[in-house]
Amino acid sequence: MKQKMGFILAGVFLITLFSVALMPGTSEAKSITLSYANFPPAPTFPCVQMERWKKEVEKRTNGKVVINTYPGGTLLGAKNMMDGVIAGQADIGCLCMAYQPGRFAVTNATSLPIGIPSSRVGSLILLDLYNKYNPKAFSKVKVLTMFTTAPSNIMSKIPIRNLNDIKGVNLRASGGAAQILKAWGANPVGMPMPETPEALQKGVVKGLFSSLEVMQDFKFAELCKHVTITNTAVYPFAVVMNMDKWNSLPKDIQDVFKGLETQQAAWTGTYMDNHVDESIAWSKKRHDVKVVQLTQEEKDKWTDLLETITTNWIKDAKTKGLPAEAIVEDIKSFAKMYSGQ
Ligand code: DTR
Repeated sequence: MKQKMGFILAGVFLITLFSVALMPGTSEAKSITLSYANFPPAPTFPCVQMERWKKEVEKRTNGKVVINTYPGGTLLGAKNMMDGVIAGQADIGCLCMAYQPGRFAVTNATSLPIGIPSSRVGSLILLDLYNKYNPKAFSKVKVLTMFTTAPSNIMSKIPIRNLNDIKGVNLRASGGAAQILKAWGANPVGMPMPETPEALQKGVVKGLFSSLEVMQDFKFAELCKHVTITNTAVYPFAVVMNMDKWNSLPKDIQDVFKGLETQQAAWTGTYMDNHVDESIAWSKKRHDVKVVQLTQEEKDKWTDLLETITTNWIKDAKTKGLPAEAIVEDIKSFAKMYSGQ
């Protein structure tokens, strides 16, 4: 009799436990799942920062938010990222603004050749610039963070030591960086980064102009045995969220995301700067890549050719009604501040 009573009580206990677990309002039922789309392959820096953000969000929300990541363009690609997030095809997306130069005029000003020294400094400048000017281009999304690459350098199959060597050479670049290549006499070929390995293999381009971590992450060092150091043009990125999804989040979750805005930018910048150094060392050691430092005389010539790019940008941006001079001045003064000058 006693034993029978025990079974009944245990049964009642278990039934109660199951129904509580299935009840709406319990922590299980309340967890929020968000999709996060990214365009390049998983080992590259935009995806490394995505995984770090996911981990941090899941930790800071005690698992209340679960992020499903989609690297490699599996959910949205390089050029439909912004519109895909606006339409809700992904809740969150990471985009390279240089792939749509006209669309992101204010934030793309960080690609001008005005001496941003590193990814960390570039990332903090970009975020400040965005927050100060609140560009219309982002009015339909919630910006979660922004960051830039490290400065761009030339990776090529042939050595490029002077302006003669670069003349007419097909090199891949996008946005502001493409204008810089043009000023040096190269023939810039625009395409998003994930299309570059094939273009290099097929010989459509003889090299590219980007931050150097790609020598390792895309194994470009196998094909491009030469690097010319120019340290110009960073590429700006944004991580954006569908506005309705953002508005549907509870305040405590929104606060976690907001708390990560600047921290994520700084983390990504530091990661990228360190990874560029690793990539150069790896490329030299594993693939015998040769690094060309321009002579001072040569470098001065290259710098002179870039002078009109910023003044032309100012003229053009003014016609679009942008406070162009102020934007350029801000980038310069934020750069000084974040470089500790
Ligand atoms: N430099 C830009 C952006 C970029 C730099 N590294 C990566 C890696 C994966 C995707 C994009 C980028 C570019 O050349 O596209």
